[in-house]
Amino acid sequence: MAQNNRIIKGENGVRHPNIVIILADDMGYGDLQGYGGVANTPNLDALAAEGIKFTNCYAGAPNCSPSRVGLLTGRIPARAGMYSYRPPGSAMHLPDNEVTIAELLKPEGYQTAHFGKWHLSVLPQDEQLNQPQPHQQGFDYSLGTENNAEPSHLNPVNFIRNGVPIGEQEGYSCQLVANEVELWFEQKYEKEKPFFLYVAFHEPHAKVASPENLIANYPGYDKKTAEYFANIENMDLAAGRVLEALKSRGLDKNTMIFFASDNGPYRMGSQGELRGLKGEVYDGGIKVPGIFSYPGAFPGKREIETPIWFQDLLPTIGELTGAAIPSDRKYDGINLLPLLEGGEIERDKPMLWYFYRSSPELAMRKGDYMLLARAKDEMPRTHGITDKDMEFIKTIQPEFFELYNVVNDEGQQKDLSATEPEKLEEMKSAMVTLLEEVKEEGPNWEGLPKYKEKKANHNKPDEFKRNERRFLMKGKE
Ligand SMILES: [Ca+2]
Repeated sequence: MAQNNRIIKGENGVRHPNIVIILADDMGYGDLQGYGGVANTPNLDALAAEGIKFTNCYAGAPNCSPSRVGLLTGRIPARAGMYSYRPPGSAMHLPDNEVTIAELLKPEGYQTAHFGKWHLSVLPQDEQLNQPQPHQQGFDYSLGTENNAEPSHLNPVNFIRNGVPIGEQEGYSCQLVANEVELWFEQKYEKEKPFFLYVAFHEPHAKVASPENLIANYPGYDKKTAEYFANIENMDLAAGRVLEALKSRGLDKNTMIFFASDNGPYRMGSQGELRGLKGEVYDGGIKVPGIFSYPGAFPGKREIETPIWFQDLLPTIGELTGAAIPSDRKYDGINLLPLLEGGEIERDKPMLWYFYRSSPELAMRKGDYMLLARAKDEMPRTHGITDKDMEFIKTIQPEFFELYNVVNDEGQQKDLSATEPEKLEEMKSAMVTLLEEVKEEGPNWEGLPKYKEKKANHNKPDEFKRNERRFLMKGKE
């Protein structure tokens, strides 16, 4: 439908809208005011109100690195070997043979740039590790960090511009990132070319630092909470500056924007009514705010309940721009254009999250249902990925299941695995088939640190311990 008002076409009939992806880090489903949050977020709320607000947008994973792999490659991150967040110095990274959205768009003549958190390989390059850098993954320009802004969001010392450390910067991370987007437009932008900007803010991931004048907007809250709200407000202001950089150049109509958070909240944030936090495959860890805007082509002022996930971005952008999607690999996302243009989509493959560090380790959404699965495994998980984790990743067998109808039971409280046995079998069978395919494809990393049980115990996060207790009890039933 709506074929004739579809997309502004170039002279040769090829559609080349600009693409901007803006990502928050660790912001919960319920943290934006437009999603029920407390912090002042007028810019992102207006984007959602004028554009398309998704109420069932899922991230690629419950933590940073794999979620970004899902976003940029259109594939379940374990297929590409990103099994968890990438610890500093790890052999695990986004392999060169993966095709990112930036690499997809470059042959179409796009200018490409990355701003903010990277977290897909060592940054800057380390000769010993020799891992693909942003420019080798399709980004012409890059300003950001390997992982988080250090020592905090204030005056970060670890920003790298195009492979070169630039020393201590004065200001807050999100505003520095917005400065760089403006700088890019002033110095690098070539008007005749379309562009793809990937703007990955470090906020509100720890360690949080926020301007005093914004903290003052939240009297009546304790200092830490006020600082967290102010952090989200600061990020919203920075997102507003990125949006203004487009508007002031008259580019907003012909730009497709996608905004989301890379995973659920940790400690401070709000996941709304959802169960679980960052690092878990319950919806609180993976369901995030999701906003699309493309005034020139997508009818706005809509709220959509249809489930989507990060892996849909690459196939959608491929279809939108006419860029050729590689045919030599499996994709897990689908083209969302019919939905974004006002129609419907039919999802022909389930969405699968495989995250060995959590318990349950697996979640799969198909239709209205979410299946969760645990392996019978009592090995304490390490914080970073080790050789023993790698063995587990390649041999995991789901044994205990929970089934939820997440349309009727958004908070995942009523396990239907005993009362809907046919649905359970159907979902289990689909999960096992897809999991085996993913396990087979995922690379086996060499050179990971040796597993140390003591260290592993020490580093277990609280939410993991809670899940583990539940798991161990279930194992004894
Ligand atoms: Ca994150």
